[in-house]
Amino acid sequence: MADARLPTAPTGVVTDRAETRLVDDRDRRAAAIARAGSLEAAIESGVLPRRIDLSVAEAVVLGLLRQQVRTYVCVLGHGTTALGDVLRTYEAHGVLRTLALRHETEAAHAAAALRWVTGEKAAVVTSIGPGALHALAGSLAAASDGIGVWHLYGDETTEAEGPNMQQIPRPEQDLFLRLCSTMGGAFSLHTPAALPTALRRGANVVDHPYRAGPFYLLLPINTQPAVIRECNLDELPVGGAPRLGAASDTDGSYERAARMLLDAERVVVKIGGGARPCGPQLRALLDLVDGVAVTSPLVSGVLPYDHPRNMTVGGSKGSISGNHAMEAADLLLAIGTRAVCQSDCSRTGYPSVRQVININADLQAATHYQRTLPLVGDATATLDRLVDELLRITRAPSESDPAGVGRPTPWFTSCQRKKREWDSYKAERYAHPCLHDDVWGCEVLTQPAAIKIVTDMARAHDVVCFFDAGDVQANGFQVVEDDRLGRTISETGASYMGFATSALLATAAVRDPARRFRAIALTGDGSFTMNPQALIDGVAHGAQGCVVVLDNRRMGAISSLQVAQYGEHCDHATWDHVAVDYVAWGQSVAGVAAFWGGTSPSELETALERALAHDGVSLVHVPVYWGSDSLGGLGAWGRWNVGSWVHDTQSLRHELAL
Ligand SMILES: Cc1ncc(C[n+]2csc(CCOP(=O)(O)OP(=O)(O)O)c2C)c(N)n1
Ligand SMILES: [Mg+2]
Repeated sequence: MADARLPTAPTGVVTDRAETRLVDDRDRRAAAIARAGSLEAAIESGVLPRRIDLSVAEAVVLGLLRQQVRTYVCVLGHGTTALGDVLRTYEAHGVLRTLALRHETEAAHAAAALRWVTGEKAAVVTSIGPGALHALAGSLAAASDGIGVWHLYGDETTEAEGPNMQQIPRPEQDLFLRLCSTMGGAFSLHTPAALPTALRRGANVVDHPYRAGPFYLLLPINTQPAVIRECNLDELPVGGAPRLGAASDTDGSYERAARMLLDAERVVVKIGGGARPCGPQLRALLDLVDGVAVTSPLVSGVLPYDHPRNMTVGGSKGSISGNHAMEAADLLLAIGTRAVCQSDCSRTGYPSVRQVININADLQAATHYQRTLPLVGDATATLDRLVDELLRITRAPSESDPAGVGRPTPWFTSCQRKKREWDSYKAERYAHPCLHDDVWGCEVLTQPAAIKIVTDMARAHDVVCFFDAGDVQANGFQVVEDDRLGRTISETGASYMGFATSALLATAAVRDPARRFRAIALTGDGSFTMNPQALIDGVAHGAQGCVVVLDNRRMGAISSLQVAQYGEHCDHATWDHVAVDYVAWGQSVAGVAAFWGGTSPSELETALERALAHDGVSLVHVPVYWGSDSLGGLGAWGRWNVGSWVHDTQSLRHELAL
């Protein structure tokens, strides 16, 4: 059959007849699946035989289809042409969608953002070598934030006939497998028949109910087109990993935990990403134990900002209220949190805590601190049981007056006072939105003021905010006052510069019309220039959103650290003299609407209104202040084990022994 869909054989290469038949069959299969509505339906109705001959690359795509992966975010290369051709066929029938991007790190971020915001899964596809390394680097964000993403990389041939171009240039086996395995789960599809096992392992990582992450399926260049004869499609795994139950109560843990919480005078509850679904349980528990919450930026909105017991963020980029609660608490209840250095001040964040109760599905995280009662299990189910136990105890006639119920305690009152202090501290900065900046040579907006304006407008337009790294990120989670989850996506796990701009692509990738969303990427000048190609890709694929470049003409977060640690004028190698016209840059991409954000609140508001009115990708360039005026930022709190602070922080940590 002279089929236009068949690959054209380069001169001297004969496309053999068996391969031609497979490609024809593949086209028919794709059509059958499209007509049936799903792979399952196609198998059940008999339009797709259970046992078929197909290439490894096609089997991978069908296996992922069975796991609801219908979005492929790629930069193809000679390492993935076979897989690319399968994607071409299935996309032609509308079974899946391929988004061709211009940078693999951007692809990794876009796929992670899609899963984070919508729950939809995607696979990142790269060639062998540099592309795979770019994607692997980008996957640090998904690994750190617990987001499940498939990564499919071309890999060196299994016959080892000689060095493959772009493989790691050493005469050893499985070097990429070793690299990827260090980051997360990985499998090299050396043997085609191992595919079902590879896909099961991947599903258990990508759909892990508590600590999902990237899974790397390495596809040797020569096994991708290899044919699996009589492949049984029913071997392709379905269904994700099951959830755990509540933590066990083998030695009266719940009663002990409840009594500790009731006996403590100053309970702080640290809420991490693992407590995302626990809003209702947290409210009940906080009242029962007279506790206050400190939230991770990952779960901004898990309790509304205005909730009286929400002390908001804590840590070395925390807040007056969050850090007060951490400094003064005598008991820490940690829930679904991995205590990264910035959030727990490098293990010095709770200097007065005598006792920890740690709820986590992961044993290592649950036993992170000393003096801990670990409750290893599902956070929601465990909290339900703990709340029941607290109710049982507090309602018993002998326990006449449970702490804090119905009346403000000194702990609650002091925390509320600190929250008011934090609110006025922020209000003072919003009341002084502009400062003179030496580099810009005029008054420009401060980052807190600009971020406040942008995030307020985002909320009014029901637009999701993605935050990039640096001061933009820290000021961002200090500013936002979310009333619910999902408004703010702050990639604080890896703090990967370029994440936010790349994440805009998720607005184009989402399949389910009910999950469509618009986004604003708040990014610094440093971060934007790491992945500016997202503008082009955003236009190409129909992204809906705005990139707000907060331009302080430097990598401000690091300049500030240098000055704080080593003194005035010690900001070294974190800035240059080159002015960039981001509006012109934006306008250079056909389809991008780019606006100057101006130097006052009203100018920024007008620019944002115009940008958000644009149907597609827009950009707003906002000059912002960097300098030593305290009104220019939202402050650093607590301690951190970096630079010149290392000695003191470590000494305190060993003294505390928590
Ligand atoms: C890919 C990557 N490289 C380096 C860093 C270290 N780093 C963190 S913030 C930052 C500067 C960010 O500058 P910019 O995006 O302009 O934001 P600003 O702090 O100026 O607001 C750097 C270099 C990082 N987080 N990610
Ligand atoms: Mg900057």
